[in-house]
Amino acid sequence: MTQVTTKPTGSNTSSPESFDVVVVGAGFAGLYMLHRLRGLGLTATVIEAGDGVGGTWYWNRYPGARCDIESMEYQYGFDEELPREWKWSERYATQPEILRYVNHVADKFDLRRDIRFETRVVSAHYNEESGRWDVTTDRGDNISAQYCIMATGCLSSPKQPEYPGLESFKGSWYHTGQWPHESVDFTGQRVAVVGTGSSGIQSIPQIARQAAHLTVFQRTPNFSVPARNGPIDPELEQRMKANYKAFREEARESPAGILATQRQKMDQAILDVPLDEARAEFERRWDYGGFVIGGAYTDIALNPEANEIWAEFVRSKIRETVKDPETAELLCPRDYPFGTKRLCVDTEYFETYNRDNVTLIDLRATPIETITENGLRTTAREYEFDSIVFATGFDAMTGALSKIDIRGRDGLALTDKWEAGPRTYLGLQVAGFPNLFTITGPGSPSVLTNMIVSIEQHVDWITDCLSYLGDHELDTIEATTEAEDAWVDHVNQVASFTLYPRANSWYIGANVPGKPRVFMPYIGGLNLYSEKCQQVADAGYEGFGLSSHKPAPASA
Ligand code: FAD
Ligand code: N01
Repeated sequence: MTQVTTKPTGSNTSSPESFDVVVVGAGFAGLYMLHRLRGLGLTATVIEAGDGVGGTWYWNRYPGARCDIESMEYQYGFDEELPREWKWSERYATQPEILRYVNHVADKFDLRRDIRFETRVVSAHYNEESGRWDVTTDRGDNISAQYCIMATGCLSSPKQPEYPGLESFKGSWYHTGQWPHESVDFTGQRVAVVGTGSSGIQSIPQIARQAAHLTVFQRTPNFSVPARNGPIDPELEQRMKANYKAFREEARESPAGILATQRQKMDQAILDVPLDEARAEFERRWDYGGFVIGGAYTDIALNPEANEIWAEFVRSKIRETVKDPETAELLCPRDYPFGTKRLCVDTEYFETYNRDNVTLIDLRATPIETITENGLRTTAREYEFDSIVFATGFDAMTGALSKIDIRGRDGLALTDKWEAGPRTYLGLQVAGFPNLFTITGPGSPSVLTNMIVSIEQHVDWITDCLSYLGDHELDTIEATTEAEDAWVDHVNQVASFTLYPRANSWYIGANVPGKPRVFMPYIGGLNLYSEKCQQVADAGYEGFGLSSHKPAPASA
C-alpha cells in the first residue's frame, strides 16, 4: 500500500528557532489559528505532518468521502467574503471539493509561508526556566515558543488493525484515514471492507460498484440515515451568502452548531405525542435526509423508552430496504440506543446489500482470527481477497496528542496525567501544562457539533485570551487544578444524565483496546458551553492562573 510518510528523523543539535506561538496541525483549526495569530501581530509557525493543508480532508481520500453536515454550514464563517465567493456544488460536498476549498483559503490568506509540511512534532516540553515550550520534530527542528497550540484534530490518529498476520498479506491493504493520493481501482477485484462506521458506510456502496465481489465484515451494525444529497436550495444559498455572519451566529447559539431550520425545531417529548403523529414526523425527516431525524423530539438522548421508538423506526426502514431478511436483521442495531454512537449519513448504504456481488459477514458470530497470505481467516473459514480496506476508525480525541511526548511542569507526561482518561479545563487547557492550548480538546463539545463552528469558537477564545495577556503584560496562563476538577466532574455528570455512555463508542474510547472508558466530549451543548467560556473570559479568565514568567535567578 502506498502511504504518505514523513521525512526521516533528524538531529536536534541546532540552537532553537524562536516564535511567539507554535501551532501543530494545518487542518481547519490550525489554519484559522494561524490567521488570527497574524492578526495579533504574533510570530507563529505551523507544523504539519502531511504535505498539504486540510487535515481530515487531506488524509481521508477513500471513495465516497464527503461531509455530512451540509456544505453551506460546513465552511468557515469568520470572513464574510469566503462564503460569498465559494460555490459548493452539492448539499454535502465531496472530499476533493472540501480539500480544494481549504487550499483556496490557504491561498487567499497566504498561509502556506508559515507552515512547515511533511514534518511531525515528536515532543513538546514545557521549560520551567524559560517559561516557554521546547518543541522538536522528526526533521530535527528545535523550536522555542511562548505558547504551544495543539490543532492536532480529534479524528486524525487512525486506528490500525490489531490482527496478526497483516505483514504476510500479499494483496493491497488500505486504511480509510490514510488513503493513497493516487486513485485506487478495485475493478475486477475481490475486496474486503472491515468496519461499518461512517467511513465504511460511505465507502461500501462505491467499492461495491467497482469490485467483482465485496465482502463486508461487520462487528457492530450502525444506525444510518439517508443523506438525500442533491443540489443546494438556491434561495437558501442566496440568503446565507448575503448574511453569513448572522447564520453563523445562530449556529453558534445552538447546541450542535447547526442551524435550527423548521425541521430541526424540537419542543415536545415523543412520549407526549400519539405514535402515528411521531411516525409521520419521522417520515418527513427521513425524506428530507441527514441529521434532522435526530432532532425531532426532546427526549431522544435521555429516555430509553423514547429512544427505542426512534431506533425501531430506523430498523423498520432497514427491513423495508434490504431484501434478504437475514441480512436485514444483521444490519439492525440492537444493543445500544439510537444516536449514542455517531449517527451515520449515507447514500444507498443499505441498498448495497441487495447487490449480487456483496456479502455481509457477522464478526460477532465468527470473529477474525488472523490476516493470511491470501486474505483473512475467521473462526468459520478462510476468505481470499485482492484488497482489504480497514474502515476501523481512529484513536479519537486523545490519540494524536498521546503520540507526541508532551511534558508539563516537573516533567509530567500528558499521557501519565491522562492515564485514567483525559482531564482538561473547558477542553482548552490542562492543569500543569501552562500556555498549552488544545483546539476542540476533550471536555469541549467538539465532535458532537458542526466541528467548524466549534473550531472557530475555540480559536476566537484563544485569540482573545492571548490578546488579553499581551494587553496586561502577562505571558503565562495555566488552568488551576480546582477549575479542571470541577469541569471534569461537570462533563461526566452531564454525560451521565444521557444515554450516551451506554454505547461502546469511540466517544468513550471503547474502540481502542486498553483505552480508559471516559465520555470525552462535552455534551451540554455548544451554546451553553460558549456562554461558559465567555463568562470565564469576562471574569478575567476565572479558573486560570495568569502571571508573568520570572526567569529563575542565575546561580552564583
Ligand atoms: P484535522 O483536520 O484532523 O487536522 C489535524 C492535523 O494535525 C492533521 O493534518 C494532522 O496531520 C496534523 N497532526 C496531528 N499530529 C501531528 C503532529 N504530531 N505533528 C504534525 N502534524 C500533526 N466534522 C463535521 O463537523 N462535519 C462533517 O461532515 C465531518 N466529516 C468528517 C469526515 C471524515 C472522513 C472524518 C474523519 C471526520 C469528519 N469530521 C466532520 C470531523 C473533522 O475531523 C472536523 O470537521 C475537522 O476537519 C477537524 O479539523 P482539525 O483542524 O481540528 O483537525
Ligand atoms: O470509524 P468508527 P469511522 N475488527 O470508529 C469497526 C467521522 N467521520 O472512520 O463499532 C472489526 O465510527 C468498528 O466496530 P465497533 C465521524 O465522526 C465522518 O467510520 O467498534 N471491526 C466500526 O464498525 C465518525 O464517527 C464521516 O464494534 C472493527 C468501524 O470499524 C468518525 O469520523 C465519514 C475493528 C469503525 O467505525 C469515525 O468514523 C467518516 C476490529 N478490530 C468519518 N476495529 C462523515 O460522513 C474497529 N472496527 C462526515
